[in-house]
Amino acid sequence: MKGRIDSLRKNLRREGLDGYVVSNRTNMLYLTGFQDGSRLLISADGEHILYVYNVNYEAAEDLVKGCRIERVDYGDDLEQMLACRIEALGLKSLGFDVMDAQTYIKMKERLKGTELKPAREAMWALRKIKGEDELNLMRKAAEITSMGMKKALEIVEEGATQREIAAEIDYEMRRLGSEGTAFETIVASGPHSAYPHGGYVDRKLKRGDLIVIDIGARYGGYCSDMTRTITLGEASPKKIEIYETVKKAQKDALKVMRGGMEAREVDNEARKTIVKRGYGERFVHGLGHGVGLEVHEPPALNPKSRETLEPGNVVTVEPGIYITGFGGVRIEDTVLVLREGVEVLTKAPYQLVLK
Ligand SMILES: [Mn+2]
Repeated sequence: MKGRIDSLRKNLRREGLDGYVVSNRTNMLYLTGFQDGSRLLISADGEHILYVYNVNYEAAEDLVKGCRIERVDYGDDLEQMLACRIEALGLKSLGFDVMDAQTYIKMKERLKGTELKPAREAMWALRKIKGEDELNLMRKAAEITSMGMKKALEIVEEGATQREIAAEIDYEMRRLGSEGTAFETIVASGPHSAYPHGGYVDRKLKRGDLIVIDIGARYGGYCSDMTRTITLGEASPKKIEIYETVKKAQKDALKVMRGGMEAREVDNEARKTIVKRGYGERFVHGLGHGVGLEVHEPPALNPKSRETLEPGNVVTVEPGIYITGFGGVRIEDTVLVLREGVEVLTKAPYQLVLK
C-alpha cells in the first residue's frame, strides 16, 4: 500500500501538484487498504493523513498501516480541519479525485491561496495497471465467476424464473468465497435479453428463449465480469446467425489485442464483423471496459476511446447484438492485457443450445 502512495506522489509532482485530496472510497481503499475514511490528504513531499469519523476510528487504527489517522467527531467541520492542514503544509496547488459541489465551494472560499484542480487521472493512471498482487485476486474472482457460470448452465431450465436462477448463481459464488457480487446478477430471457441490462422484471424461462446470463464475483475487493448467452431447445436460424456473429466478433478482438494497441482499434475489430453482417446498429454499447476494484473502470473500449491498452490492464471484451422484441446475444470475458496477446481470466463453454 505504501508503494502506491509513493507512486501517486510521483504522478502529482509530474503534474505540478503539491498535494492531493482523495474523497472516493475506492481510491482510499486502493491507497490505504481502508475504505471507510472520509478524506485522505496527501502532500507530494511527505505527509499523508487519513480523516476518519468516530464510528470507524478504531477499525482504522487497527487496519491502516503507515498513515497518520485524524479523528473526526460529529459536529466537527471536516472541511475546516482539512483547510487548516492544507495551509499548514503550504500546499498551493491541490489536486483532487472527486469533490461534491458544496465541499468544493467551501474549500475554494476558505483556501484563497490554494488552487484546486480536478485530477482524477492521477489515480486512474495507477489503478489501470494491475500489479501481481492485484492480478492474483482478479484471477481468483474470475475463477469463482467461472464456477458461478458453470452452475448457471447446469441449473437453467424451462419454468424456472430469472430470479431463481440468479439467486442460485449468487449463492454458489458466495459459497466459493465471493464477497457479495460485483454487480446485480443479470438473467434476462426472451424479449428481456434484448436489453443489455436485463428487463428489471421477473419472468419464467421458456423453450426457445435467448437467455443472457451476466455475472461477476468479487474477491479481495476485486471484480470480475462475464456473460454467456444460451437457449433451451432448438435455436432458429436467425438466433444461430446472431450468436455466431457475436462469437466471431469476440474471437476477432481477442486475437488482435495486445499492449500498445489503441482501445478504439480493438472495438473496431469486433464491430466490423457485426457491421458487415448487418447488425451494426444493434451493437448499442462499447466493446468493453476496465475492471478492478470497480466493475466499470477505465480504460474504456469503444469507438470514441482515446486510450491505449497497456500490459497490466484488465478489461472486458463483450460484443452484443440486441433486437427489440426478439432478443439479444452477448458474450463477455474478462481478460488481462499482455505485451503480446491476452490472458483470458473467465472460462466457460461457448455454446448456444444448452439442452
Ligand atoms: Mn461488462
